[in-house]
Amino acid sequence: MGKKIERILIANRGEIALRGIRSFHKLGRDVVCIYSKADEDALYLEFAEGGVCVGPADPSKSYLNIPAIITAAEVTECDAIFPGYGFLSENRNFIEICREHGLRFLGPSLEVMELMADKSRAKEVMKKAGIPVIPGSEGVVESVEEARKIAREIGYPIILKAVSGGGGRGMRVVESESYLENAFLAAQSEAKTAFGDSSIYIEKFISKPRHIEVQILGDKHGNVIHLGERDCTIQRRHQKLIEETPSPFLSPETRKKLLETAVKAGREIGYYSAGTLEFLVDENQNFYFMEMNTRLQVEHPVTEMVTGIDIVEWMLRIEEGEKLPKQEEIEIKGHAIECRILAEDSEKFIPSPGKIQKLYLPGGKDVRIDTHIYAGYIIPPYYDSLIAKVITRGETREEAIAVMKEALNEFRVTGIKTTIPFHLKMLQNPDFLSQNYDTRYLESYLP
Ligand code: MV4
Repeated sequence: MGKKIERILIANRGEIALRGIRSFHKLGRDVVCIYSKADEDALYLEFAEGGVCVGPADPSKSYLNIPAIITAAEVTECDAIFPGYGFLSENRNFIEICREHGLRFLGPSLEVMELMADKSRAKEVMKKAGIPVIPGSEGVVESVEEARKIAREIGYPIILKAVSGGGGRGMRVVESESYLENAFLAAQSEAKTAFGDSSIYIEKFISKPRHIEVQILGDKHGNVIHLGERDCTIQRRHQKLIEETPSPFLSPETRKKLLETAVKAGREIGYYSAGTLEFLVDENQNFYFMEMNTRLQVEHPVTEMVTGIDIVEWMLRIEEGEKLPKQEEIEIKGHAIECRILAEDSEKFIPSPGKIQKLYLPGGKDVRIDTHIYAGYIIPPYYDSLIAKVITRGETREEAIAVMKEALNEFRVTGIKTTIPFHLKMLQNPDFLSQNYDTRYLESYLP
């Protein structure tokens, strides 16, 4: 099916650029990285076979600069692009242009990405395939009158969501009909401003959900497998802070159903490459498909820790036409947790860019650190504040947490503030230890 890919352009920065290099070098391929003027001292440039500056610090002029990135790939004779997460990873225009230039994209097909980008259409497709979805409008709601009618049918509270939104952007909860008109018109105009598309759909509001997602891999031969789920319920303002697998919340029966459902959904849409289906799970273990992320996710390492599968490696092998292993060959062993270390104040989560003075990174058995920082590195203020991911593994959740506590205690960084103190507090919070939390936990009170 596919010719061998010789050289890959990484269209990203930071830890995920480094992450890509590791897998591609393992497979014996060359890597070229792009960088902005603000990333001239980036660690990943040390390890890549080449680097091309694609513009100034402003991401819209560098990491999102499609003509410059395509040119970088062409002059360095790359044959494929690894997009990582964020930036152009879900940009349909970019994929189309890659195609036109004969550059292979390490990700799913343009068609399936387009389908999943429309959150309302994605829901319709899943519903038709027999996947449980949150009760709500069938497609776009055009007017306040229509919204009122639908909201009465499903019952308050309801949530208004932007068809082109996702990841928590452009949502509004409406408690009762008296707020509906204002909320609907505001949601439409916000969606128009944020996404250039005012389309809104309606769902029943699930009040205390857990956010649980399923990692799938599909190949170009119609095979789809799952690599288990991840519980990403510990979030703040839609920024995930702690992720773990398996979810400590799911019963074995619910887990089995959830994982089978995700595979069925992937097959239904003919998915290939790595993808993630997001579900909300309510207090009674009912789960509902919410949206699908058609890219590699930040939290993928927890899945790698319990399956031994290198997801980035498989993104390349799938693009080259290789067949996936059978589901029975995938063994999920033990428990893994990831703490996202941000260059932010631990109490107020205010960004704290600056120069890393001293740095000591933890290590040892069952500890994985994905990071691009080093002593003397200056964290640029233009990009996201993720500076490291600490991932630990244990036979049980308790063991993974114990290994994490030791790792975070050993993690020494001076010159900037980080979220390490937050994580250390959370890891001994009785609510965290006993599953007494939902997605709003950090919004209501901090540990
Ligand atoms: C919801 C919901 C409750 N009910 N939909 C936030 C992220 C985006 N993918 C969808 N989100 C939500 N959708 C219904 N019908 C609550 C959220 C939500 C949430 C979901 C996952 C993780 C954290 C969250 C924080 C606030 C709201």
